[in-house]
Amino acid sequence: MTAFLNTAVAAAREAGQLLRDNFESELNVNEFCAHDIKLELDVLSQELIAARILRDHPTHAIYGEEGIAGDQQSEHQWIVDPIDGTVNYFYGIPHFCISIAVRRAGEIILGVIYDPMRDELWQVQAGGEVTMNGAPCAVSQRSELKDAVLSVGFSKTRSTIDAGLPLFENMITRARKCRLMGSAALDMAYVASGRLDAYIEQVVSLWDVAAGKILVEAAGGRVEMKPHPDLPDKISIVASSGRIPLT
Ligand code: LIP
Repeated sequence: MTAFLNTAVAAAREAGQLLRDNFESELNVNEFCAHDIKLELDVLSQELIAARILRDHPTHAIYGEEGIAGDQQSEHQWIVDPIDGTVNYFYGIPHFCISIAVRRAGEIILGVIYDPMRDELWQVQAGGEVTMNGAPCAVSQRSELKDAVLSVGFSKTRSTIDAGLPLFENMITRARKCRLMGSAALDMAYVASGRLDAYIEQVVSLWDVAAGKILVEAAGGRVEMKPHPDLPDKISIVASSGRIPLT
C-alpha cells in the first residue's frame, strides 16, 4: 500500500507542476461544450500520471476521465481525474486539482487529492489517518443546517442543471451559504477538512469522487453514492460531515 501511496503522491505532484506551468497560458481546447470545456492539457496530465503509475506498477489498470490504459483485467484499478475543475482552470480561476484513487476488488483502498495552486495535498490509505500536508483532518462538528456551508454541483447538461435546481433552491434558503465551486474532488477534500459541511451533486463520474469518498469517510464523514438511474457510469452523490440534516 505504501508503494501505491508513494506513486499516487508522486504522480499528483508531477501533474500539479504541469498544471502550474501552464496556468493562465495559451491553452489548446479540444472541445467547447455548452457547460464544459475539454482541454489538450487534460489529456497530457493524464498521460503523465499514467506513465508514472505504469512505470511503478506495470500490471495495473488505469480508468481515467481521458480514457483507460494498462491491463484492464488487473485487480488493481487506478481511478484518475487529471484536472478536476477544468472550466475553472481554463478561466484562470485557481480552484482545481488532481484526483487519484486505487480500487482493489471493488473497494477503494487509497485516495490522493492535490491542489497545485495552494500546494495542498490530501492523502489516505484504507484503515489509516487522513492528512493534508501531513496534518490530521476531520470533518466539521457543526450540527445545524443554518450554520452550514454547502457546495452544490450542477454537472454539464441542461437536464442535469434542471434536475439540480430544486435541491439548490431548497438548500440555499436554509443553509448559511451554498457554493458552486466547480471541483467535486476539492469539495470532498474540503468536507474531509471541515471547511465545508457537505457537497451534493446529482450527476458526476467515478473519477470525480473516488478519492474524495475514502477521504471523507476516513475523516469521520458520510458518503452516499447512488448509480444514476438513466445515465450509465454516472453517480449521484451526497458527501457530508454526517452531522447536518440534509433532507
Ligand atoms: C467537474 C466536477 C464538478 C462538476 C462539473 C465537472 P471536471 O469535473 O468536478 O463537480 O459540476 O460539471 O464534472 O469535468 O472538471 O473534471
